Amino acid sequence: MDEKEIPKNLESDDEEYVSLISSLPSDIDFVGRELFKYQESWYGNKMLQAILNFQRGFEPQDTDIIIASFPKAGTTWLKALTVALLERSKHSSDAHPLRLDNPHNLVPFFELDLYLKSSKPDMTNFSSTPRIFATHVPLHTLQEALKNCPCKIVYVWRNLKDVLVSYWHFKSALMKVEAERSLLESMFESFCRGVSYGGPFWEHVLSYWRGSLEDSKHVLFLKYEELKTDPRVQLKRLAEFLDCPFTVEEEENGSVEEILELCSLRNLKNLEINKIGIMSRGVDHKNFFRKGEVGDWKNYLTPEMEKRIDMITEDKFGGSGLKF
Ligand code: PAP
Repeated sequence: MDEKEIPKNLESDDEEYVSLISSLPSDIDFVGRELFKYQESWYGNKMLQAILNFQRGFEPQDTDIIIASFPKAGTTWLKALTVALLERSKHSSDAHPLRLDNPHNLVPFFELDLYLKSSKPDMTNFSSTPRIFATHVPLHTLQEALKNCPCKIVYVWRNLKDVLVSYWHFKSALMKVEAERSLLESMFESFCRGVSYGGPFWEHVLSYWRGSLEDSKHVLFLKYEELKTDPRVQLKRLAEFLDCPFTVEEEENGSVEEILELCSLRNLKNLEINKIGIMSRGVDHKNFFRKGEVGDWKNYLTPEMEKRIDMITEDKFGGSGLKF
């Protein structure tokens, strides 16, 4: 297929899309795929159409919750924690949605799931409120779809070096090959140039960081590493932000610990549904659960790679107060 040809699942008479895509800067990512720069971030052809569908067709509700992240920054965990928080006390432990399905099926992505084929997807699965959605697009692109609706946005970010290593293993698993250094090296180059899905990473993080400073009632900014070191405190922050704080009684009954245990990597990874399940877009559930360690990058990145990422980070995050 010609790289600029519109995929079959799209409306072929969508002139807006045809003219837009031909006007956008394009580049090649680490697997040689053409990406297009839209609103300062990079996307493949199909995903770009989905983002336009989303921006055009989404009808937000004030009670909506949106989980946002750069890929591999802790999305699955945050989805699980959010579902567990909102569903607490509704289910017996065996019938809990997280025991029956993968967090990604419970909380779909706008641009990867819901809006891939249409700007008016079937929303009948979202009959109860609050609705929970997810996205990997930066805040300014998301906000265009929210049309000033005061939804709650929860963002999680993570050290780019661990994001990179996690992404490398994930990509290799998707391609059903061993994680080879040549792929890591080309991913590293793409990441440093900012040319990857939703990238550049730094601008992505900064968009939500600034959003959380401007409107802390509607944008919560979480860090994967802090969730690891201080999960109790971070979970309670999340609960308060979502207007469902733990009561004294719940705290005394161990509700916080119960949710953390249910959503722990060890527990989710060992559930049957996450060992053998496959998503409708063909990804094995098990690929979302690996080590979940802070600093795993030290096992894979060379000192030169480390130095280059640190230099770019210092340059981009300088003055923001953010650091890994
Ligand atoms: P996504 O953006 O494709 O949804 P995402 O969930 O953000 O992926 O990232 C996957 C990482 O989160 C994996 O990290 P690793 O490769 O360094 O191990 C995965 O192991 C980790 N992860 C998944 N679930 C959990 C969890 N419940 N607790 C902690 N880390 C988790």
